[in-house]
Amino acid sequence: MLLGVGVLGSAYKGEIKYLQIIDESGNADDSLFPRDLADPKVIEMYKAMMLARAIDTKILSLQRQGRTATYAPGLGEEAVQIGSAMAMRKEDIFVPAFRQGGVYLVRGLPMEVLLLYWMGYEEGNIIPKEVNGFPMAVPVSTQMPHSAGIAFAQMYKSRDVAVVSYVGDGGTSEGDFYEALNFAGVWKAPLVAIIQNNQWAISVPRSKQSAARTLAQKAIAAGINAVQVDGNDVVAVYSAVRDAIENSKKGPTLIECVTYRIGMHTTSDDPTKYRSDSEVEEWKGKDPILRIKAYLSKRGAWDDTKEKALVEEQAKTVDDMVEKAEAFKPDPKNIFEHVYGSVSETLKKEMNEAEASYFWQGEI
Ligand SMILES: Cc1ncc(C[n+]2csc(CCOP(=O)(O)OP(=O)(O)O)c2C)c(N)n1
Ligand SMILES: [Mg+2]
Repeated sequence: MLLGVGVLGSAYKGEIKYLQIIDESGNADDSLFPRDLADPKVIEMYKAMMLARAIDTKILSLQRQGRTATYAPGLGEEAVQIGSAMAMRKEDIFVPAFRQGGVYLVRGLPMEVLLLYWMGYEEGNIIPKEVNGFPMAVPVSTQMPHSAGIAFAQMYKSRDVAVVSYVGDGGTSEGDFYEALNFAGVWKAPLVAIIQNNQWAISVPRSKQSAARTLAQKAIAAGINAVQVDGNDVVAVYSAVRDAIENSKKGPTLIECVTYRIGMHTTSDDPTKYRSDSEVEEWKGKDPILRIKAYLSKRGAWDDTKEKALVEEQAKTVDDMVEKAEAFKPDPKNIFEHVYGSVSETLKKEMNEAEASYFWQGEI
């Protein structure tokens, strides 16, 4: 009998890097700081994060007054949204889930359109062409195969365009997520997939979502690059997404942004039923907005006078959004006309019935 002819070696060894550039006290690591990020651009990021939060706070309050339908706030997750959106080039295409209001904001969607969506109007799904983004996707992770396909199409048509898609921590457990990564990896499609890991999928914690140490490492099995980023550090998010977009011609990247959902899942959820106040308080101490404000203040680029003026100006912007959305007269035909490429006979029948009813007269 021969002994020792087998092999037990290492077939694969992987590593996921973690990136943080500005720490929780607002101190930056110069060696990692993106060269193209001067103070004016960081101030722009800060302003966008502040506006995203002001909009969030307003829509939450409108919902509590019965002036919008269910709302999914993004409180505490502003750095992922703003950092990634500011890293995109104009021609890049984004494919969101449903908690990326800040991405729409940076990409130039008129904010009343966002509000129309949450008011339940079909018109809130009509994203102007120049915004280069898709409507929200509520069915968890279904946007991921779409984004891989859209990325493949850009490559097929020889366009220098990256596709940036978003998915939650919960969404990474869906088959759609793995299939999208696998497809993008095989075809080396220019996809930048961002996991907005906010630690919760409604009441399911991150620890029950996957036994994997990081969600980023799911990319390893698909043969694509990945990095884990401090998702409450807007500069780190910007840097990681910008690099991934630059590399997108060579293939896809998965970026896990570690953040926290400060608010409820949606307005129909009560998170006090399943998570502790102390956990929420701990994360409030890592607030992405306070961090970038501390950074700018230390550099002498931000002060209380500027802050006061900004808050006043943004309050007007938010009021203007509400005024425009509430003055909007929806066309109920839109409910039927955009379901398919053309209106089917069944839908036509339903549209005619609706037309004949009081609903059609706008008395919703
Ligand atoms: C396919 C599918 N299953 C279930 C739901 C119900 N649902 C809506 S959001 C959500 C949790 C999503 O969690 P995560 O992906 O972490 O995103 P987050 O809400 O935290 O942004 C679930 C289960 C759904 N919308 N779609
Ligand atoms: Mg989540």
